[in-house]
Amino acid sequence: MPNRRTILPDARVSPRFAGVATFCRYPRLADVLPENRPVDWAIYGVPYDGGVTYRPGARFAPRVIRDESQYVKPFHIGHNVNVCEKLSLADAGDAPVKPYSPKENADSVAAFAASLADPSSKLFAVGGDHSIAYANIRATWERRGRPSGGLAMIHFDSHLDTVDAVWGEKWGHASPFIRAIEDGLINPRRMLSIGVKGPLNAASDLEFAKKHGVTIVTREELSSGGTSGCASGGVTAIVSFVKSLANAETYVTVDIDVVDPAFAPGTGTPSVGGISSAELLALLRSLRGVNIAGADVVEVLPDRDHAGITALLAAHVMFEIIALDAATR
Ligand SMILES: [Mn+2]
Repeated sequence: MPNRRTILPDARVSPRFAGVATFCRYPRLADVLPENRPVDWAIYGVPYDGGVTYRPGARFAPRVIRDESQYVKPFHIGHNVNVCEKLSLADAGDAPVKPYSPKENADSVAAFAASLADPSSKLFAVGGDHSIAYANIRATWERRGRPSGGLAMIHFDSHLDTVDAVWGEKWGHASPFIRAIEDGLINPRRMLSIGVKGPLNAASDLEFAKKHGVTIVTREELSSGGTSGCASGGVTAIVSFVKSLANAETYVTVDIDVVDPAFAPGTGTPSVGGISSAELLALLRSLRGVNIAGADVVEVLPDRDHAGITALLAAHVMFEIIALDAATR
């Protein structure tokens, strides 16, 4: 095993409140020392919100999440792992976006992601609205050897994001997973959507997912059977889904609107009655052992945020997912 690691700035020389902000203070990709290459994860921003159906502004999230991530430290207590000693991590900057066209944007971001770092480096995209997930999934699928039938996926979201088109637009933030499934990038029978809740436009909103075998754990299924919200039939379903994955290459996508607006107000399509930030972190920690191939966190809207709490949560979501990978190496 190569002894690569992530060199952080000395916090007693360059304090956490000083310097140019990168994700979690990881080095810029260009600054990674030769002995720490290739990086295990290339983390990049996608400042794009041309795919939203409601309130815009997520294009400003990567910059704000970088800022809020300065206080994310490297040692994970639950997994007993220091991610910076286990992994070489880098901030790869922002993808070139096409603000006026969701499809052109998806192509541009996917091409950027495909060229990032080394083919062995995993890709973490920080949105941006959820339409950007398609591009990172596509680049991840290619990078992981184009697994036939597609990647497995664990999806945290209030919404299923499998709407065929909105206003005739097939590449908006309601549609990334229908496109990824159509293109064979995601295997719907190995897709788990956690935290889905209403109100929906119609019962038919669930049809595509049900017809294609997507496993859905609704918000209500998560909380039934326990006041903690995390001791329930929904959790049992998650555990058995994770077991069924064995060592399958699995993509993790987190729409921050899965969390209640009381904890994550800074988002464009808020949905009341979500899980808490602590519950989201607990659910992510429960995925230990999953073979994580790539990931994203999306839908932070800084202009609607208060005290940076949504962006801070997104930074910790990123850390939790990377820590899952570190814990299994
Ligand atoms: Mn979404």
